[in-house]
Amino acid sequence: MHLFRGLGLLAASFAAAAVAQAPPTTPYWMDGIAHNGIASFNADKSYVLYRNVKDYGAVGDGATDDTAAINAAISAGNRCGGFTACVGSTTTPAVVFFPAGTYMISSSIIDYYYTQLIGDPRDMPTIKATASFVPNIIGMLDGDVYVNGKLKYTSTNVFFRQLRNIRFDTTLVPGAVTAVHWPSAQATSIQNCVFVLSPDATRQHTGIFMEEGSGGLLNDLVFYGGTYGCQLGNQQYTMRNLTFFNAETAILQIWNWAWTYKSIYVYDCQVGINMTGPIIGSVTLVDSLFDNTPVGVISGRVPNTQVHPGAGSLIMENVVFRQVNTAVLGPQGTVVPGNATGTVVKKGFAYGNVYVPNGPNVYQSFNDAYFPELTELRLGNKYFERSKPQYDDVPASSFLTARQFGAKGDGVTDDTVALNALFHEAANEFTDSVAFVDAGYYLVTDTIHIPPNVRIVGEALSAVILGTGTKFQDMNAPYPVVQVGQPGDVGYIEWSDMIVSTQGAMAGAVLIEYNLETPTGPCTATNPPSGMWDVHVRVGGFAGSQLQLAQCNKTPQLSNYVNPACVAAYLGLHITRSASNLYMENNWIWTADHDIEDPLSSQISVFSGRGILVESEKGRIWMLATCAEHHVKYQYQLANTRNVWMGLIQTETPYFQPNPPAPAPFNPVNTTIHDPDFELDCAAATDNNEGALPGSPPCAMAWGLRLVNAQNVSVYGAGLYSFFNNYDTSCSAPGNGELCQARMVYTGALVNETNVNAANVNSTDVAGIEIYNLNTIGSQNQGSLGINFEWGEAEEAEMRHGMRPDTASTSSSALASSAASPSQGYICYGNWKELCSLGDIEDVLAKNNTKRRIDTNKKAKNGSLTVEAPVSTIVYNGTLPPATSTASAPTTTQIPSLSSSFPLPVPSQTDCSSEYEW
Ligand SMILES: *[C@@H]1O[C@H](CO)[C@@H](O)[C@H](O)[C@H]1NC(C)=O
Ligand SMILES: *[C@@H]1O[C@H](CO)[C@@H](O)[C@H](O)[C@H]1NC(C)=O
Ligand SMILES: *[C@@H]1O[C@H](CO)[C@@H](O)[C@H](O)[C@H]1NC(C)=O
Ligand SMILES: *[C@@H]1O[C@H](CO)[C@@H](O)[C@H](O)[C@H]1NC(C)=O
Ligand SMILES: *[C@@H]1O[C@H](CO)[C@@H](O)[C@H](O)[C@H]1NC(C)=O
Ligand SMILES: *[C@@H]1O[C@H](CO)[C@@H](O)[C@H](O)[C@H]1NC(C)=O
Ligand SMILES: CC(=O)N[C@H]1CO[C@H](CO)[C@@H](O)[C@@H]1O
Repeated sequence: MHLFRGLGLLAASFAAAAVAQAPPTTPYWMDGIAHNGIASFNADKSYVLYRNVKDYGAVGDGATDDTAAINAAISAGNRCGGFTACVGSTTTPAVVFFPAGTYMISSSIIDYYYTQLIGDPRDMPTIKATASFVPNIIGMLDGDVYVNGKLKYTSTNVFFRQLRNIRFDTTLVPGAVTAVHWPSAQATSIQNCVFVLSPDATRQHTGIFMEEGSGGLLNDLVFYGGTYGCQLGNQQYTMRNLTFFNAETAILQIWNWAWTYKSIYVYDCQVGINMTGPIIGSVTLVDSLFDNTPVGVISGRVPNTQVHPGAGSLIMENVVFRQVNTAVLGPQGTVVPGNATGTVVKKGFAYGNVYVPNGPNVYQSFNDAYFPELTELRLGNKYFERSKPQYDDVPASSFLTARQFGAKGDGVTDDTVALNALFHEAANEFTDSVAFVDAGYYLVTDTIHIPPNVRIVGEALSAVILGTGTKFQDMNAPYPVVQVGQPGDVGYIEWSDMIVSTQGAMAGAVLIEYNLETPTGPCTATNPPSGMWDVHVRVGGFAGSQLQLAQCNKTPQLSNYVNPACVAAYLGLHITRSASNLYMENNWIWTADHDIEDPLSSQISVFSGRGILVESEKGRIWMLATCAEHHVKYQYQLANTRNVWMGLIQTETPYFQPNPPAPAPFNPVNTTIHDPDFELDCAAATDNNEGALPGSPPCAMAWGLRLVNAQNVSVYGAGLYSFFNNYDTSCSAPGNGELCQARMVYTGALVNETNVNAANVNSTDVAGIEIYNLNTIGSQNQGSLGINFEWGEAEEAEMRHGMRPDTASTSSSALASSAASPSQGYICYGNWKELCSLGDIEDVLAKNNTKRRIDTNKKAKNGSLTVEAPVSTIVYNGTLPPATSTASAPTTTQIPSLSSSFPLPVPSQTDCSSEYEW
């Protein structure tokens, strides 16, 4: 009963979400709720986690200078941040809340570590710089200050931070100014903010400036005016639903390895995306619109001349250029023309190297076959997307809190029963109630069950479930810490802003087991998928984990040593067979590589078996801005699944490997969950006298991405990295040949792991795999053992698909493609040297041996594979933008009004009946 009543009501509220709200008369729930969140492992028991800026003296009347008050609200309580010595901490989290109002600032606000800056989404507060604003550091809001020319927190360690529901206004500032300085890494986001910048380009106003990091997510942002809406440099990022009006350049891409833009709308700018910089790996642009903008995308790529052949790769799919003179402009002229009536890159366009059948082949064209539509995953003519719910319309009284149910969250008390009771009751009261998990560390000794039909939100990204005890300790008997639905359960959940962890050595812990099937209706808008936003897995490296420097210091000097006290998790996130219809956004499945609390960020060796495993048989899984790092067997494995949208995905191999090699210490191969068998396949690769790859990169290293019997999977941008061997980075150092590991990505049919013949390979099980902008570091092959080839007619066979046999930092294979319905399949389970040798693929394939899963009945032609000279890693050394400008006072102050009926450029999510009218 609950299911149907609940979904109907929920659908109604989902559909209503886009409708403008009346001015609120009651406090936003987050402010109105009792504030019982705690920082469990902070020695100061009086530490205050929740702060309303008005309690610290901010007035918000559009006149009073609130700079000091806001900075006080952020910094109170001996926190980690600003100019203090601290470089990271999980023990001083804070929510800093801004009620409606206009907060004037005369100098910068300094954002601290582990801080959530959140405005009332129903009536968004404005932070406005005064005319005499002095950016003493970078930006109206500085996320990471420079000290002695270096960023205070290492940009790649800026974690667990959010900025939401705030409007930044720079328009009074006559000279150069940046609204937000945001060097950022995993588990960070800026959501639902507005940037009102001067439309006078000579004034050098920028909305967001980011020069480095390893992010992250930006979504639902609107920019008005500006010389630059955004200036963006970072290893990789996912950005979705950004709208730019009237900027000179909407997005200046400073540098990157890989970047995924989805739903970018550019109106009335001079340039949409400027990606001319010399150290740009790739851009993937999906479901976007450029309107009345002379140049859509300006690229610096000159094919065949680059040191890094893939550099500057651009993939576009479903992008509309309307009233655009030149859709894509390169250094040698027009790459894609535009015209007044509109140019539509309906399916796709690739500008880079294509590995179809193999490559690199310089490519610059449209080929619909490379861009199959995953129709199951679309809503209207775009891929489905949905932002984290903020429960604007839910009163504080409708939240059931963990404290009300007796959960202490103090990191000591066993809260298993209390948390289960909370979620159970929230499900009973679906859709009237939302479960609120107050900040705190909830020790649990048995599984926490999230039943179907429940909404859950945590506080401060610091509501942490810590699995501990004997139930989670057996490597041969995996046991879930949090289980979402039982296998076979049908229903719906929304879950956001929480972390699932372990305390101590929990070798059998499956941190999140997701079993829920969410029903789909004829229209995704009214039967939305379930969602997990900012739900993270964090294993080790934080106070209370008992997996810190004291316990798990790295041991590169010892050979194949594993400290049993640091074998901490079996599997991070398991989306099981029965699960389906799940939207994930900004999820980081992390096993710690360093101790966040340590002043030197010292490295630690914590062992977790597997990262993300997707086995959903029905599929419909969206994974936006997800990452998985430092798990010993693989970061991502998709097995027996289909219809999966991924972008951007990011991984890192454990820093200790190959000391010990994968899969140690998780030596048992669990064929039930299709574990890779390193012993078998690495032996096959080396014992046939073919030798190893040049430089002998180790084989027994974690996979970045493993696709086993997966169909209709599109990866829109991937950054899969291997920087270390036994804590030494020389294997990935510039010019050293990408020697950290031999292989990174596997695609193959499901094979019986103990059967080395190809008999049970069924090629129709591997179809429709598209990987756009695959970027790897430190892996000599991007593709690998078990590379999958597809074939046309048997004797006239043409190898249709291959991955790049060599890799290069910051360069990318623009497109790795496979056709949707190959007639025959083929698994080459051969060795690296063959796949990487100069020579005819026919010869390579003829050298089958019984340990390689080679189907000798099929032959390829035209399949020579070449080894490119390895190219060097590019290190970005952080040049700052101009700090000041001599620009004169504004001639134009007209800023488009921000009416309550924001002019959404696309139909709302409720319109699923027809193609969009762009
Ligand atoms: C996109 O962002 C706008 C502005 O923040 C918001 O109103 C809209 O709901 C967002 N759309 C989606 C699909 O997330
Ligand atoms: C693009 O950006 C570069 C800086 O990377 C700049 O030199 C160039 O003028 C820009 N191009 C346009 C058309 O704005
Ligand atoms: C403009 O673009 C449209 C869509 O690609 C195309 O059909 C039309 O021929 C173009 N017109 C001109 C004048 O190039
Ligand atoms: C293998 O995985 C299955 C499915 O998760 C599990 O039930 C079983 O206990 C695992 N076996 C071992 C030995 O880990
Ligand atoms: C795997 O293959 C082996 C050898 O052919 C066979 O004995 C075994 O039954 C197969 N297992 C499965 C699960 O198919
Ligand atoms: C291969 O798999 C397809 C789809 O699962 C199935 O229809 C077909 O019978 C299989 N072929 C073989 C030879 O097993
Ligand atoms: C070169 C080589 O060993 N080729 C063998 C590949 O496998 C087939 C079938 O087992 C043999 O007939 C070939 O001799």
